[in-house]
Amino acid sequence: MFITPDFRRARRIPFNLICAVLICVAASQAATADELAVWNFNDSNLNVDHGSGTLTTTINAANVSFAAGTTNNARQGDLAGQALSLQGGTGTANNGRNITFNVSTLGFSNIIVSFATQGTSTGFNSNQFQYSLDGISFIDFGPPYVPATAFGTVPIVFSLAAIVGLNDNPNAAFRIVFNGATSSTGNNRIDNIVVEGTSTESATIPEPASVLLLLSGLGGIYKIRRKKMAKERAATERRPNHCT
Ligand SMILES: [Ca+2]
Ligand SMILES: [Ca+2]
Repeated sequence: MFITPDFRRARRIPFNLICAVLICVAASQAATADELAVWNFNDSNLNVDHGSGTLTTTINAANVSFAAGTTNNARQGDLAGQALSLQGGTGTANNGRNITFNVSTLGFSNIIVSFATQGTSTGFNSNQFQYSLDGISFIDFGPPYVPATAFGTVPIVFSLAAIVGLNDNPNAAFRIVFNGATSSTGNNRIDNIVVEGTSTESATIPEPASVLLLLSGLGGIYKIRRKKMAKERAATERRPNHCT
């Protein structure tokens, strides 16, 4: 007695699997292509929360803490949670100190850095944003910024598209130098630091229309193969069965 394999079932799984993989790949690329690193501080540490990067600070450890955050500039559905809070410190020793975040921009251009911030009246009120092409030497970018007294809804944004040396650079780094604190407890909060860019490989990412075209092509191949298998199966069934 012959055992007849279920060709329809056997062939449907690979085709569906191919479709699912293609759709997932396209969707994941579209969703994550732009954000290289995000710090939301909701876990009350300096470790990056989405993407890749490292954040360090020269502020005295005793003056680095975490306090209520904001959804201003939040990404990927992040809650307000906590924010990084930096104090002036004893003798306002932290004036002139910084936070530095190193983020590789390999494969990306048009780099943009943004974050939400607020400051108390005696906190740092003259903060200089800088960038680095080698992670060692830092260059001022724009004039110092003054934090608002509340996070509000509009982030501070530094568009670095004109700094071509930051494109596709594994040593790219960014820094905020804090100044102007006039008391030990005066502070700034920072939340939702985002480093983002445009993928230089976006031309190779299939557009939705291309994915549909590819899927319809695969569908055509699948139908042709099914017809061929059906003919072969019919021919097999017409042949005399010599088995006993
Ligand atoms: Ca937060
Ligand atoms: Ca974290």
